[in-house]
Amino acid sequence: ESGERRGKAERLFRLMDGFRRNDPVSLQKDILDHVEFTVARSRFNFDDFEAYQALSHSIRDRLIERWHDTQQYFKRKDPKRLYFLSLEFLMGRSLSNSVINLGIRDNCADALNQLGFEFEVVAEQEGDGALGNGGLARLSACQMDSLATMDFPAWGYGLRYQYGLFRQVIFDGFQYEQPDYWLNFGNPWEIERVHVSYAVKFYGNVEEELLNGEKCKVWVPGEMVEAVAYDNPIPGYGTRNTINLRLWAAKPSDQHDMESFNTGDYINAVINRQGAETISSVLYPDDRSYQGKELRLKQQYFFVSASLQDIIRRFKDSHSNFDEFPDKVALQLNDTHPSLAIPEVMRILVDEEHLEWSRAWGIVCKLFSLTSHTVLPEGLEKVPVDLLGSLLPRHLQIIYDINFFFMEDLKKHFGLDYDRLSRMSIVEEGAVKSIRMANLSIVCCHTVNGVSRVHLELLKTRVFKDFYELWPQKFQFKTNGVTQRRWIVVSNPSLCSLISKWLGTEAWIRDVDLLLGLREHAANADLQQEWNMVRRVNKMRLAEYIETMSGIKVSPDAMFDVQTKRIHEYKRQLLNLLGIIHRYDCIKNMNMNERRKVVPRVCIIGGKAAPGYEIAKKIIKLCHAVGEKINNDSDVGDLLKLVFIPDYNVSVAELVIPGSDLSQHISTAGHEPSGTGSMKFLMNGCLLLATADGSTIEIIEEIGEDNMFTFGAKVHEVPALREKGSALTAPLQFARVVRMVRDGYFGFKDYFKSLCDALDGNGDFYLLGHDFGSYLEAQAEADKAFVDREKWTRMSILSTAGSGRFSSDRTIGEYAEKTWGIEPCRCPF
Ligand code: OAK
Repeated sequence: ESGERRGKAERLFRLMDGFRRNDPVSLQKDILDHVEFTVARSRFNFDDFEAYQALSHSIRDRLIERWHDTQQYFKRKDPKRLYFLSLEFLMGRSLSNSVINLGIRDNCADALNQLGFEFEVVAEQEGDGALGNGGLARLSACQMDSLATMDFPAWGYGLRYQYGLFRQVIFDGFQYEQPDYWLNFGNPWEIERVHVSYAVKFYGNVEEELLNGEKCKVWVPGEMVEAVAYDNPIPGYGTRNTINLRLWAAKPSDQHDMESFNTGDYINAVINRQGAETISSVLYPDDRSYQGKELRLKQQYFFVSASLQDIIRRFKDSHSNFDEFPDKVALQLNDTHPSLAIPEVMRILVDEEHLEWSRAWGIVCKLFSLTSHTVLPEGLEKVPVDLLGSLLPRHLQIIYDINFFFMEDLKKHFGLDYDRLSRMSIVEEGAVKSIRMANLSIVCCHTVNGVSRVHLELLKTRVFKDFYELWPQKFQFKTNGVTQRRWIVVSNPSLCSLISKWLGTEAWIRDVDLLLGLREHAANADLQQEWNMVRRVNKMRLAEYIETMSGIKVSPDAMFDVQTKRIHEYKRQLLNLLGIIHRYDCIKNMNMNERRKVVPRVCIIGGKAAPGYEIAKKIIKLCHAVGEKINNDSDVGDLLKLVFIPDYNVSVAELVIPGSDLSQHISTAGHEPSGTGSMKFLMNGCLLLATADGSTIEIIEEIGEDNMFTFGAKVHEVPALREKGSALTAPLQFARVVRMVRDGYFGFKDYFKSLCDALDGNGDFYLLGHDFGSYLEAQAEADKAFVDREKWTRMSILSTAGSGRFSSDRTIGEYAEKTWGIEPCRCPF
């Protein structure tokens, strides 16, 4: 009862709190106010986009109030804070998410309605915030939502790129990249903090100075750039807490280059100065391999340096002893991209705060934790020593010193095992002498996290084996999760209402384990009927989108079979395509009677290829070539369609995922560290067809093998299969479909040759041939299940019911307790 009273009080308060009231009339007044004075359009004449701008500014006002209250409260309570450092955040759109988390969506819809606008249409006006590539970046966004909702005193830090991830345009079946100059139309969600700015230094050299009779190092920089803060408030759901994502933009510094202004060449001096802005201009679009580019290294240091200056300033506001730093601050490295933070903190403590090396090192070792998001050796960052030494001369010295002490320790531990020493060294000797950022991170972090149980196993036994032997206690895993606020409440409102109706509560939106309560209703005919109705409407919406994008008409009666994610060889979109070709080939060879038994399918593929990743680009072209053939074949009709959805991003995902029946997560076992797409599909009642890889292994355990379709080699079988050469075990159908591509059945014979060559003989590294037979069997199982409507719907409900474990709320709870040592700090209403 007291909970209910509190709920009522909170609702009442929400209507009255602070300067801004949330009833429809007040909202409406604010919207018109912003139309007139912020957007500068007449309140009697504005369009959907202007309505979006005005509404967003009205919401932003409310976010700012809560943000202030939260930050004031944190300041007063002074809890240990988490700083989440990530070079990428894939936030998507903010409007719907914000109004839902603030609990004012319906009031906003009413307010707009009375002005003659529709909320959905207005929300569609927003572009995606795409400051990231794929999994790692979207995970950061989900985790920010959970941190805010669970009242953790946390901040995110990142870079405010002017160009987000490129837009993918398809022309004649080929991918072209277009710049995403996303700030073109303004960004109502950010707050520019002109007064929060820090100088970031680059280049130059290191000198020695005497300070109180002691020698100390001084870095004399050759270039300075100013970092200016842009704050993006992140509201929690069902709480007043609103945390901050602070993104840095590079601006020329007044101290940049006084010299050239004195030489009389004023115009060129200005142009040079302006070059500073390039640091935060563009996101690197490659999530596959590390390139060793200077600009990328500059971006990394720029964001790390500004963030640490900010963090230390905040700490110093109320503390003077750095020994307390780890009691007040936890620093999370999202992969090794921000790992220059390690030598940077050492530099600040030793060179600027004049702490002794060993005391500084003791502090640094308690601060950092790392999460790894890769298993591929080419994904591990190695910075050439020459590059690092020229850009950050003092940091290179510090890294050498860290390595020296580490090597001494190792010798004590393992004796003079030089092979081991050279494998574990932070410095890699060789043609290009480099710094191994992963080794640096592991040496210094108190915890190294994997993103699923099997990922940790691979880190322990392969990627970081030597380190695991030395420090087993450092290695942990926290299985990834995604936020049900975005992936059910925002993207699938009708499913959200249906779930709440059957659970008799909305509490699952904060307490996602409650979803398990759906299990007992899974076979209920009424729920099943309502469930299918909701899913059908979502499919129709997706079908409409497909028709607008590609001109291809698809029937919502067919099974919507979806694979959307970045294009990688290891994710095996090619296996999917070969399976589709096989299906097509079978249909072609059937008589009329047999064709009547075929379960109609719409195969949907979407995803971007890194601009320099040739094979991935060929896979996209193959998809279009195969689609062209199938979709125009009158023998096939509605039995099979293949569509490619261009420019897959967060907002497209919000449309595609709720409308999918089956989704494919078919990476070669041992290659996908976790995978988070699968979790979003699962939440939306989409069945999975998957290999036992990454988090899927845990999904299988949670919802049961009977409720999904699994196939393929297991993680531990893969090395031996590779030795053997997988072509030996490939079924005949595999050779047949590869031959169709090779012989030019879909055109572009020469262009596809290298794709086919990679599948031949011992070259089939990703084991497509080996897994093909069991893949087709799993697909046949899916067909069989789909025609049994009762069974399929039950499996679908059980998928959603079992998805609670894969909420980022659970992940963040584990990090908070086991890695960061932080506690909730809830701002009172
Ligand atoms: C991106 C750049 C460098 C290294 C890794 C990535 C990345 O996106 N990795 C992905 O991270 C996701 C979140 O942990 C995982 O779910 C994916 O399996 C992983 O590939």
